Amino acid sequence: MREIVVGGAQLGPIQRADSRAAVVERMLALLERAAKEGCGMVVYPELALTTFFPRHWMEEQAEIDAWFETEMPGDATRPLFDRARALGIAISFGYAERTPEDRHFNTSILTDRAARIVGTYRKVHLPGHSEYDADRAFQHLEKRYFEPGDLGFPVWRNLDAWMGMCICNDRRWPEVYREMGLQGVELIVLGYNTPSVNSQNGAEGLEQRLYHSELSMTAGAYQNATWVVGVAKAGEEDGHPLMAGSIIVDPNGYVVARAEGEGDELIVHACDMDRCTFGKTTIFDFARHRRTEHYGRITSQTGVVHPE
Ligand code: ING
Repeated sequence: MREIVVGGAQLGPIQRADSRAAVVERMLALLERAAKEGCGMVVYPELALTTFFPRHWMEEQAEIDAWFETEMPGDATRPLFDRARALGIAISFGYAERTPEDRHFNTSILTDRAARIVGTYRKVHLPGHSEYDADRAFQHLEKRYFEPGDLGFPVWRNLDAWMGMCICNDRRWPEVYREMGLQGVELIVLGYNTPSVNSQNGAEGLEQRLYHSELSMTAGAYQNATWVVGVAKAGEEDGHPLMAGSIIVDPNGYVVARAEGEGDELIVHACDMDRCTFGKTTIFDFARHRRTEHYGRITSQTGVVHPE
């Protein structure tokens, strides 16, 4: 049995004024709790080191770049890598990446148990807008501050399992799960920062947002016979509420662990990777059942084209 005890390390709010060092202290506390619970791997949220800065309008590139990491691990995150290595726990977390070529991505990394980075993913689906929108109660400027990811949806062998990553809005797009499903993925880890309310009309309440987040992840898990771990940054950041709802989903699409609150919280589940096999060899045996000759629109078309 290839079992990985996975910890979902939900983070509560990070205020604009909070330092990376203070956040890493919180991440370390969750790592210690995970070690006590026998975790082999810990998953943190999207943009785990800072507040969700895309909600703020910024024009000076220096002010924008201050939110980005130019090396990983860096001074602020090295204590996390060092402790994870000492504990023999693999970690995954999201951060804003600024490359040596001065490109900007919403990125997440995956390490092995020796804190070596075995995988990097750059968020492909960037929601929101790129120019200031006065009609919004708050901005959502990921299209302004990040480029779409350029690495696709890779899958890596780690901890004797096939693992992949995605980030936040990616979890709403079935193509994301299928791209990894077609590589045999058994565990998809993702983080998210999802506002509790709609920035435009305040409607579409929290209950529906939690439902859509869970629906997206449970469907992706079931339809690709994979575990999915979705971890929130939650709570009120400078007056802006982010929803929680961190969950661990099994390869049949059942939620097997769920966060209770909106603060720093660890959810844990012993994930048997061999539980992916049944789905991958019956209903979702892709080689036996898929008919790609009929799927052309999915990659040839971006938007809707009505029949003549
Ligand atoms: N946030 C949100 C997400 O996809 C969003 C944006 C919120 C889209 C609610 C649709 C509905 O969860 C990020 N950061 O992608």
